[in-house]
Amino acid sequence: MTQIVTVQTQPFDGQAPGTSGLRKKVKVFQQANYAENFIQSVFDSVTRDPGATLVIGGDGRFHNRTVIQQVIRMAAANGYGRVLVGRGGILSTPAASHVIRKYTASGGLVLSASHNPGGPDEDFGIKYNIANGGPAPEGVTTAIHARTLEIDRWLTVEADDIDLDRIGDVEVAGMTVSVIDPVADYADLMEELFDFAAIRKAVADGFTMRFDAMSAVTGPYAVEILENRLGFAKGTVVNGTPLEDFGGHHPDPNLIHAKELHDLMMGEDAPDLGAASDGDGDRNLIIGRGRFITPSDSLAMLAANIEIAPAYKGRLAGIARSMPTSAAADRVAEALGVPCFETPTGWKFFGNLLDAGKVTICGEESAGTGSDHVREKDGLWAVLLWLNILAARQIPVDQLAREHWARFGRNYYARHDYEGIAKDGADALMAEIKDSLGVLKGHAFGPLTVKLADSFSYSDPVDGSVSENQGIRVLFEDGSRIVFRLSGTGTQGATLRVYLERYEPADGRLDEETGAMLADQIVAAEAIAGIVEHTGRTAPDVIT
Ligand code: G16
Repeated sequence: MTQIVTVQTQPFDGQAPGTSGLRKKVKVFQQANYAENFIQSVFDSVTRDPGATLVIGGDGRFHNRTVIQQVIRMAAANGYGRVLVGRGGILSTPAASHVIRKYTASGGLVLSASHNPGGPDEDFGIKYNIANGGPAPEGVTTAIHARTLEIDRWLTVEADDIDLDRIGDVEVAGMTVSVIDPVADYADLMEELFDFAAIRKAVADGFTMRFDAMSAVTGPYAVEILENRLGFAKGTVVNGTPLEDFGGHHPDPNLIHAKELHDLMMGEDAPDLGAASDGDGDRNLIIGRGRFITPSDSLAMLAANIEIAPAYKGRLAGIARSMPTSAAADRVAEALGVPCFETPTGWKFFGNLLDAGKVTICGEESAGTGSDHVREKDGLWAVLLWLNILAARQIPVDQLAREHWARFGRNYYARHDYEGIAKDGADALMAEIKDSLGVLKGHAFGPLTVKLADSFSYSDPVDGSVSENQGIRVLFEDGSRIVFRLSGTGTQGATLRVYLERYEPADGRLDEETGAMLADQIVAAEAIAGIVEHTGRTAPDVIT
């Protein structure tokens, strides 16, 4: 029988209008009614037919199983006909996207705080994805947020927890819950997209790799695809068992948190390819022997070569990148004669472009790359596309990068993060740059003269919706650029991101050290924003 729990209205500051999910400390989610209020606000806001299917995915972090059981009971009370959930409560974010699409579900709840750490004192998150498999667009998240401001009850049924570890169907108050193999559908999709035979042959001929699953969700996927289906040696996947606290590490595949992999790849015993993915499996890190590939370059290099993969032959329609991502992909689009779209940060902005067939591949500087095969970024997909390209071209990553730059030029790029700073200082910094935008044009900072400075605004070419204030861009006459933006994914204080970029043409200086190449941009960023004064920091916490 349906139970109605009456609650106090509880606005969710983490689910501001427009943000795609709620990310908070586990302790916050453990408060009475907290998760339930948010889930009910989702169920009250999203459109679906009676008896609709809901997918529940999770990255296996602490508190995952608890919330999954809550969601199952609430879905039954809210009229869903079927719930699909991965065994053990596991579904990577891209796998959840695929399952939503494959089984024509009305949507899904993805339980993850992505690359943020997990455990009783760490982070948890809930995000709603719509029927196309992608993160809810702003219209939906705004409606969910509005509902959180007035919610006064949530619905549940009286039912025991289900056994999440046994594949098969069970009934919960008249609703079917199907516990599915979290890996099989996704692995099959990858096999349809890529030339597994070519990769298998390269492996048989001696191609080696290491994949660091960071004790997060991609372990079982990587073992099945890389070791079982592609024939890489056992042990190629390291940290392959998903742990509730990710072994105490940040499951963030960057040069700081995947340092061990980086060190291996720069050493004598490096395999041909090093790769890693994050907490929920949507981000990726690519390192060749002796060569780190920035996410922005990875997007450009994958786009330039994507038609090598069978499922993409002859159908590169366009490329999209988020605004802070470097313009390396733009050069590829221009050379190949396809359009390039610049969207705000956030994967949801790619959804309409992918649905409309305007773009085939998209990516972000924050280590996300993906295509029209699902509606999320996809860490293992990116690794497999790299493998397919390397197997076909039979050259090392470093040579591929050099040949790419020699054709398209090189966008030197770095991101400086100031983490956990006071929100007031961060807001003041952004407000002050915004106030000075009018006078920046024509101003010289050392050798750099400002060509254009604006607060980025995006008008969606498909539905015409406008998203304003998506970060500040300062473009210089020489093609270099500085972007200032506040992170939308932190759970403590504010994080300022400063994105620095400099373009060198194909006949320019292609083999220099990134930090040195960006020295003028770093000085200009301080002069424009007064970072030291506003953040109290004399250096960034993280440089990627
Ligand atoms: C999320 C979004 C990404 C976006 C990133 C930005 O990533 O899904 O599309 O690029 O946030 O993060 P920030 O606002 O901190 O710069 P994820 O992997 O955390 O879901």
